[in-house]
Amino acid sequence: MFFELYWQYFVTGLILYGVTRMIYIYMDRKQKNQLGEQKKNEDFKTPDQLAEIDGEVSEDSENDFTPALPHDLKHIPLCYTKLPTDEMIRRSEEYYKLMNQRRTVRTFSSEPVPIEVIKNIIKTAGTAPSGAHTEPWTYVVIKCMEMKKKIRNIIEEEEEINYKKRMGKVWTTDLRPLRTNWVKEYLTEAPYLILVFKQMYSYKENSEKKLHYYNEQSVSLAVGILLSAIHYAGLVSLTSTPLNCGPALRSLLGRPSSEKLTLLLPVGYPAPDCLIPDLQRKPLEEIMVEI
Ligand code: IYR
Repeated sequence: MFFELYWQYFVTGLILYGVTRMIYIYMDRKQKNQLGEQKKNEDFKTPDQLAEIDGEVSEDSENDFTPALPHDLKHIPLCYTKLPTDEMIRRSEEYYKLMNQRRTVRTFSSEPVPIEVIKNIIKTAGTAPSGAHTEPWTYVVIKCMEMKKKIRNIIEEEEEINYKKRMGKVWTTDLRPLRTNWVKEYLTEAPYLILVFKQMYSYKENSEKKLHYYNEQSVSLAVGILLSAIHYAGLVSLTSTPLNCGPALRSLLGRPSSEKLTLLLPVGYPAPDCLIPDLQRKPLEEIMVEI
């Protein structure tokens, strides 16, 4: 009875509801499409590019990468022992004194060093923190003299051009007191050369690509730890950056295009007649700001 009397109102109400619902769905879809379009239009940028470090991370689109870590990664209790304050002060002083003796060395002895030591220092470098725990580093250790000679040839050839042309007058004048030039005996004298490659990305076991966040910073942190491990082990090193040699050395060593040469470190004992520039380090007041 009731429905028969007022059916027009029911039908009108239903029509109004239907139309409102359709308008709502239409507006919602339009908004989502606009957002999608906006996302597509923004060039895909890796975190390193966003942080304005360098633009040579990858040309792939975001969809080519898969998560670096499992979404259900387990969290476990930290293994930590708190030190008494005086012990903490004593240790920090002791470590400072030890590290303050580290010097960059350019003349090496060819005396052999056990590979075990090199393996331990690289394992130590491997403890460095890295972006999303991607561990974006490869340490290529060269012991073979033939390979050292090839590396030296590539580097000396490029460095001669660097010193004579690319580096310019200000740079070469700044370097003169350090007595460096393009002749690099250490490349064949030192028992080991460690070439540090940063990995911009890698492939997982299932061949999916994994993006390496902050690979530049991660490798720099790892090399800092590597340098302290070299020093603690009683060896010396030189943090060299062979300019313009990266691609040639990468292909010589058969490293993939996802990697870029960051540093080359000869490692060994100093030559008996080793000289170092008489340089002083900045005092704490100059390097620390306390707020
Ligand atoms: N890479 C060159 C030049 C060089 C550049 C700087 I900056 C140094 O502190 C030292 C050297 C070379 O190894 O000779």
